[in-house]
Amino acid sequence: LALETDLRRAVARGQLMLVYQPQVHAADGRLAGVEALLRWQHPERGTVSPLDFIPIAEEVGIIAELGEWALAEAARQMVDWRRRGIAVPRVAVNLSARQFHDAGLAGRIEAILAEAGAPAEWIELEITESAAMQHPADAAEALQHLRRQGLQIAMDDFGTGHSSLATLCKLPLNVLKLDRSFVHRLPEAETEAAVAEAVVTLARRLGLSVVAEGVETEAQRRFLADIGCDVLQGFLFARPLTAAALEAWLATPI
Ligand code: G
Ligand code: G
Ligand code: MN
Ligand code: NA
Repeated sequence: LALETDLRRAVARGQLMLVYQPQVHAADGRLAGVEALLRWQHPERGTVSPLDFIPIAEEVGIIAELGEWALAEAARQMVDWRRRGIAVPRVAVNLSARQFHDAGLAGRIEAILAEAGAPAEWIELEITESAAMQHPADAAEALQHLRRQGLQIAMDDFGTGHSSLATLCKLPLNVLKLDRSFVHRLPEAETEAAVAEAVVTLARRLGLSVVAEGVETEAQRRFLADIGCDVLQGFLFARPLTAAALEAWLATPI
């Protein structure tokens, strides 16, 4: 496959980039952090979505390389922002299920952050329910190591996977990310409203914070703030932005 061959060369050719989507505190709109999202600038196809190339990277065994590039780039960007006095409290980086197959994951993440000069406290790792559930014991052990280093751990797309609550409770999480499928029809849809409220209640009881994804309307923002979501992310605030566009967004008074 041509795309597969191209993807193998994409890192070396500098075709990968990160965009950053703001996450804001529900209470006052202050910046809580950003989520880093991979983009591939293909010379002929234009921008390729991670939905199209992450599965290929997993299949052909180069997801670790891509994932580690993304983490290193996010860490370098944070160091650059701090040097320039740009206050981005934290960056969330997505981890693929396959990255957990590797017993050396926690050690390599530590090395990547040390190399970039980024404290672990600046970094949140997003794992999906399915990633954690494929190998719950391995995932729990890797996440324990990462937590001890000082990284934050978020469960992405929460509510869409197949995690039992028993397994969920064994993972050392800091954050639940309420999947945007539960946000989309708020505030009118009673089922989604019930799920959103239940997730917030569960998170509270477990001592976790809640990030709601896919917030697109003012009515959704108000509903999610009212039920006690801590942090909101979505097109209402901003789309994923290049680093330069994020800096401009931060500099624009609300
Ligand atoms: O940014 P966008 O909505 O196109 O992202 C689509 C999907 O790709 C999301 O599920 C997102 O989590 C995933 N994704 C984006 N960046 C990365 C990354 O660096 N690593 C992994 N594993 N997934 C990513
Ligand atoms: O699976 P994950 O949560 O990592 O996916 C992040 C993706 O969600 C990004 O590709 C981003 O483009 C997309 N996204 C972010 N905000 C919104 C939103 O408000 N509405 C929709 N439909 N998608 C969003
Ligand atoms: Mn994510
Ligand atoms: Na998500």
